[in-house]
Amino acid sequence: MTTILTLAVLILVAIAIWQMTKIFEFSQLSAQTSEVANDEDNKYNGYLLFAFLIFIYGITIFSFWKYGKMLLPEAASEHGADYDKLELVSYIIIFTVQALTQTLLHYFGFKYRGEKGKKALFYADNDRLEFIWTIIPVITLAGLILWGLYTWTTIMDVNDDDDPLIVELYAQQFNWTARYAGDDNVLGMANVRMIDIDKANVLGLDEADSYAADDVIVKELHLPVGRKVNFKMRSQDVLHSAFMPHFRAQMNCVPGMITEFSFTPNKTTEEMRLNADVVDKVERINKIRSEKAAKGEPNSDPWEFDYILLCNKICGKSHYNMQMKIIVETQEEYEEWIKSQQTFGKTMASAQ
Ligand SMILES: [Cu+2]
Repeated sequence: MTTILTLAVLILVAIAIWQMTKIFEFSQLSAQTSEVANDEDNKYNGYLLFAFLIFIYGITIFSFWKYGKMLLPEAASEHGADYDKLELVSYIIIFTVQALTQTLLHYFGFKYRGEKGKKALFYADNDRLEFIWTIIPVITLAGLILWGLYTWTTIMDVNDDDDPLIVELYAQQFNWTARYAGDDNVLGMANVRMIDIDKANVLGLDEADSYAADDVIVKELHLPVGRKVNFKMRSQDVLHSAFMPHFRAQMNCVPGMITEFSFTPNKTTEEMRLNADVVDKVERINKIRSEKAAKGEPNSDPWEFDYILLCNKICGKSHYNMQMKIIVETQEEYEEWIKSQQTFGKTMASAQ
């Protein structure tokens, strides 16, 4: 690696020296004009413009074709479809306008290339043209912004309507902990100053708060399908971000404050595993893994799809591995699971 870097630096220095010499030559007033672009040079530069245009769009189309399958499968939350639609429409508009303007830019660059005897036309302004190219972007952007704001306020409307499940997501370098509010569905008071590792009070819950006794602290997030979940995020140390890509959800976790996000999962893990894109992805990954297994390499056991909570703020050296499994299941399966978990009150009693 160091050799490659050294070579790259040497090559760049050589190019810099070569360019400096050229600039120096140009700055010398002399009769020789061989370095001044002639019609032939301008024509080639014009063709190069087209070559560049084909290159950028070629590479874009190639990337869509080759890497399009890396995109997320369909959303697994109720608001996700609206979010995806907004994103898709924005991309379609951006790509269309970009392709059109870039083509025009490169075409005019070619058409009006320098030619001997050709003089540029002095064209001061055209009110109608300026009006058209101002008003169209204004209307389009205003539409997109208004639609975006509407989608944003709908998604970010965190309230207690429809009896949501209350769950705390607690971030720390470099793991996640979840806390369910228990039978009363109210989270007990907590503060980092009350953390007591000896008693396994890892989230700093207030033992004197009656709401805390039935809270359930876990390392795997289970959510019942079709029920709204209100997440309350906390961070112990630095900025983290709770990112649940399959649900199109993300919220920063900020030390010293509680942030919120709410969504309703609408596909169980089992249902998502049957999704065609997910089946394809699992097949692709397991093919790579079986090749690795044949060579006896690590991380080669077969992989199964699961929803995931990731950290999406670079929070330290193990940030990349800060994740927690999410399982969306039926109401019955969820109830059975939550009943099998120990409450905070019981954990504290056993620690006495
Ligand atoms: Cu983090």
